[in-house]
Amino acid sequence: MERTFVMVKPDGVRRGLVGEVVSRFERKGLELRRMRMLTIDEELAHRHYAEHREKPFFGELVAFITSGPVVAMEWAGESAISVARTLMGPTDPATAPPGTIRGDFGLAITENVVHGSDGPESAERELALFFG
Ligand code: 3AN
Repeated sequence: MERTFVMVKPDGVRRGLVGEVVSRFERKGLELRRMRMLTIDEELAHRHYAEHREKPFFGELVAFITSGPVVAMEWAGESAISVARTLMGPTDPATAPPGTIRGDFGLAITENVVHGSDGPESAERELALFFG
């Protein structure tokens, strides 16, 4: 049993895709453990995206992720981390295959609908950041 952190980003919430994202994870067989709607402030954005601090797109990323409410979730199940990332698709929605969340609903790399932890350490770090 593994757990992971998944977030519907502000574009996904604005476009009414929360139910679609939750439904895909549920139908896959993962278990929804915790769920919270919040608007991320600058401090939390900087902590969540600490690994991207030096990247040229960091400012854009923080501006976007703080631009409206997000839905933060904990999902659990066998290989939950990689299963969640498979359901989401690759980072760039322009090249994400149809059938994945980003492939079906995204177009621009910043506004790519969802976030999911990329490994066990980031999952624990991100769950602690959002759920304490
Ligand atoms: P993922 O969310 O697939 O794990 P990361 O961790 O590499 O991708 O990137 C975090 C977020 O930063 C992405 N979800 C995306 O919104 C944004 N991002 C990544 N690469 C770029 C880029 N080249 N230009 C703009 N935004 C980017």
